[in-house]
Amino acid sequence: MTQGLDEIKIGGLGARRRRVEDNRFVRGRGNYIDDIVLPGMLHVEILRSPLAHARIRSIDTSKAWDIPGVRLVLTGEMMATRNLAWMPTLSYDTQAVLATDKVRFQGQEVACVIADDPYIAKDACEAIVVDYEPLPVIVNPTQAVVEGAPLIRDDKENQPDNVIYDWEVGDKAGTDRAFERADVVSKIELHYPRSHPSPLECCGSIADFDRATSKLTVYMTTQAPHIVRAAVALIAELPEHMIRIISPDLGGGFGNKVPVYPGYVMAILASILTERPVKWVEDRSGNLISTGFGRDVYLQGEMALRRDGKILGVRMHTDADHGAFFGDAQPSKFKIGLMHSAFACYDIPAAHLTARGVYTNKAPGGVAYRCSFRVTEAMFFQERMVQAAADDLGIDQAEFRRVNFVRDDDFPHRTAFGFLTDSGQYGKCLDVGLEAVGYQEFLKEKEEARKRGRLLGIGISTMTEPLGAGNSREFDILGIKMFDSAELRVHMTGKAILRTGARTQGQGHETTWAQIVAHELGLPAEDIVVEEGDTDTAPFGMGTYASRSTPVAGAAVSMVARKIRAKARKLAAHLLEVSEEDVEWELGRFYVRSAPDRGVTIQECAMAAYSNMPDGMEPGLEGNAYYDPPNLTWPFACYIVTVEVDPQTGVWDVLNTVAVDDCGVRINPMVVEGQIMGGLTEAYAMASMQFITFDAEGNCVGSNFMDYLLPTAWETPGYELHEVVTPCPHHPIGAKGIGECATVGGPAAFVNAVMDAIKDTGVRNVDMPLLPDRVYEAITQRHDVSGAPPIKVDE
Ligand code: MCN
Ligand code: CUM
Repeated sequence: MTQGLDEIKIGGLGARRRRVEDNRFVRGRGNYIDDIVLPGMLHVEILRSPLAHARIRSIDTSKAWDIPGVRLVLTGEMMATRNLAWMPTLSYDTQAVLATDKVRFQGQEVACVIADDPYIAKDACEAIVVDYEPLPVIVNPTQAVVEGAPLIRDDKENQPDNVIYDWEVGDKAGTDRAFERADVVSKIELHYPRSHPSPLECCGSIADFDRATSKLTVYMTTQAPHIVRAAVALIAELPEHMIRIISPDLGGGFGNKVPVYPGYVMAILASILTERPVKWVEDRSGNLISTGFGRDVYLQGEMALRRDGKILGVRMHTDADHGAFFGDAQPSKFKIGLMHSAFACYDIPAAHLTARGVYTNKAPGGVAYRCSFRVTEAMFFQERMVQAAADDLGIDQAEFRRVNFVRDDDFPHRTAFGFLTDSGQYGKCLDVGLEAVGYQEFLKEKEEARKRGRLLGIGISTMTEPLGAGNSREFDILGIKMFDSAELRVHMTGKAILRTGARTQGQGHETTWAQIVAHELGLPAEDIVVEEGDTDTAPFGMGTYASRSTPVAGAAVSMVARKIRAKARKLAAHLLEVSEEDVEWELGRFYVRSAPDRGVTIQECAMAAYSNMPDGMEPGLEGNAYYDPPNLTWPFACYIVTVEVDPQTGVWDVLNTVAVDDCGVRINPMVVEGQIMGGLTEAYAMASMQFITFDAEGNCVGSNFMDYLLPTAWETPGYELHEVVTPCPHHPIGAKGIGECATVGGPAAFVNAVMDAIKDTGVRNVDMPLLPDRVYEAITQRHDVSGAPPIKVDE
């Protein structure tokens, strides 16, 4: 007879446990960067360039110095004396901290003022006089590569043009042969526009250099505190043990808090120079205009098809607009990130991708925003290409996907671009989705509606995406390998503290990691406190992005708990006076195999570790684990959206959204559902309303929440969620990542639905955001509508 605990009751794997962090968040008791006030703290404000491309003739800061309360004014020239005018980026380029020679995008940091309060600092910024000589501006890749285009990076040696890289992957010859054999070739050109993570909390930091101890403490909105410490140690050559990075509660990250921004560097230098704590908190326009954006990639896609629907080959060419500095925060050796994860869920004999990256006069960035390193673009392009191909063949779009899916018995599967996928039930997910949306009935309804002049449409997006960087063989940042870690300390009363190298930004790690420990050790989840984000206390880890926390740090949590269980087993044997081999485990309890009633709880073992350990055993019950995943995890998703488009106005309404996600074993289904709903909302926002672009002068249009709209509960459609569970074969508890799936796969479902509704016009593409005027133009003018900058501005 078992006496083990009920796992759901103790908040273990699968429990819909309420998020413990919300106890403080919903009460306004979070501790965000701007809540932190240190004695004697000064404030930084940044002066940003109004021009997108201009030579700096001179900067006069004298009036700013004269304003009472101003402590320090920094320019690029002064940073240069400390060798800090430029900093390295994670993509082996350099980025200006404060401009010295030229400004290269609107909003670039030109000078900063450190003062007693932020208002004085802001006023003083306005007193700085900069003499600019305007230069011609580039806002898209076509302009960047024209003959005679102005050279943006004239600061670099061996950079004769604006091309950052030309890169390719796949089998060119095999793909060419596939196109020769094709019955039909389907082509489409797309632009995935610039989009912005816009977490509710902008970026900020407080640098606190203590001259007496030589210790530098930096509170900072970062998703990866240990990487920042490593970067400061390796690049600024400060001793690593004298640097402490603390990432306090984060008001969302969404990738925006991965890069290192000039403001952080300025605050650090200012604190060293003034010997006072120095705070920098970015404003909303500063965030939207200058920090890590997502996408801005163009695609020319081609598919070689057999008449019966089989895909024979895929060709993709992408042009990526990286802005003025190549600052992609991505850890792979692939120049265009994981773009070639495209088509991983389809069984395709040959594929070839070429990618070009260029400099333009726009803010740097390029990867960040719920993307797993350009997987967002990859899946959007893939699913738009798939729909266009199905239409070109005249085959039902669901059937076309089914014919080409990798089959359940075909794993592990090597994709045409070389990734190894390991598990999934793609057909089943599609079936669940079609059933839920009432596919056949909707098609009939759509036909009926069409006869009466109403435009209904249905869009499908199916994809498997690689989540969870590393493994360490293929992924590193500045040479540091992509593993992660967990440290678990069980106190004598059976309560515990768990720390990991990840950094939650709202994903719920404080709740879900405790559930993994509960699953492994039978300690109630509420007895485990989870702490992340302080490099002085947390074990070394690479942080949270690419939905890597569950695949990597989460796995480390399992592994460390198993180590603790192994030691507890020895303690149990000692307490039960039997040999270790005679001890069995059930959740929360060891017992004697031949006498199951004789047992000890995990809590009794914990007490024994401090009060009654066997001779020769090291006291205490704690440990750590570093986990290097054998592979990425490959969750699968099927998103289906139905819409109605108003032909009179181009306005479209979502009728129904169905999501079927397979992220393997779910630690906390409620948290997973929250991730999916949030992700779908971001997908809907990008597809429908989020507009940030540039005019011909390089003015950023939309760097405010009047243009760049965040959907509220009022505009957000409802979602119907379903699940399929295919455990990950190499993860200790079978989990796959989920944090980005819906943002990655969602946009194509919304766009495909609108394009399906207006298919009769012959239009193949309208670029996101599908603003009503764009849709209206497509319907009435019967042509594709591009969203590529520059936009025309009214005279
Ligand atoms: N989870 C689970 N079962 C699974 C997989 C995940 O219960 N099989 C839970 C995890 O325990 C975790 C959450 O779901 O609490 C997300 O897990 P995971 O997929 O591992 O993603 P990360 O924790 O690494 O989060 C990163 C991911 C990224 S890269 C972006 S960008 C993004 C996202 O998470 N930013 C977010 N979701 C966000 N959600 C919020 N609220 N705020 C952000 O800034
Ligand atoms: Cu690419 S955004 Mo998330 O990986 O932090």
